Amino acid sequence: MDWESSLIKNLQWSADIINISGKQKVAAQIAEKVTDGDTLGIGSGSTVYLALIAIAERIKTEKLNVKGIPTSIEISMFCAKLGIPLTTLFENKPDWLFDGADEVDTNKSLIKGRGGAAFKEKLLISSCPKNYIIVDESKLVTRLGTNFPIPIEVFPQALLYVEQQLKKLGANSIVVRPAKGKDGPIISENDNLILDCRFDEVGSSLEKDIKAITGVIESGLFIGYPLEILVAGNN
Ligand code: ABF
Repeated sequence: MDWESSLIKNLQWSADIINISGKQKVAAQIAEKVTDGDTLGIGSGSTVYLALIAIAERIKTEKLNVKGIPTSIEISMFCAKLGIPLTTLFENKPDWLFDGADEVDTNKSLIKGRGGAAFKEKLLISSCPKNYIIVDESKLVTRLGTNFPIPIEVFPQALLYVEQQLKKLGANSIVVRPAKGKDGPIISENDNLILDCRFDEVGSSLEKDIKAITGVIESGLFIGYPLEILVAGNN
């Protein structure tokens, strides 16, 4: 089995993925939007992987001149493997972006950052005039924080101070995200800690209030961004 098929099979087995065929359809829609000369902001998540496979195919067969700006090392490696040329925010501005999310509410506000890349994801979404967010129906909520905590990237030395300030903002649970398969905390690509936080209430000013705490790099809360939400159906 080639590695793309094996990736898709792995996605199918993942407990996170409830409808691979719906995701594949949305991934194909994303790939169709690509035009020659585009610089793409590339987020993370299962549908992003599927869309990249479809985009790589179009680049190859139609000889498109397309570049991507990735949000994580993992995505950079995947693009390299697929032969999708990469660039940076120093050199280029993204024309449009596609990304996943952990929760989407009725105002198109999001929780993102389960993969630890919320800072770069927010930087790219902020830099981009057009953003497509791809989710399946399990991600649609009436109240942010229903299923997922809000990830907050924090400069390590600021941990205790930031925890104190987050409690003042109504955080009722703050967990330093543990490293996978070993002792100690996970360290982000920017050498920071990630706190997974639950709040009594997620109000409209919470994103700004969190960001205003010295030591907070960024949060995975996205309120009021220009987003188009694409929902992958069940078939
Ligand atoms: C990225 O990928 C993250 O912000 C988010 O946590 C995750 C969603 O992945 P999936 O679509 O596979 O659930 O967008």
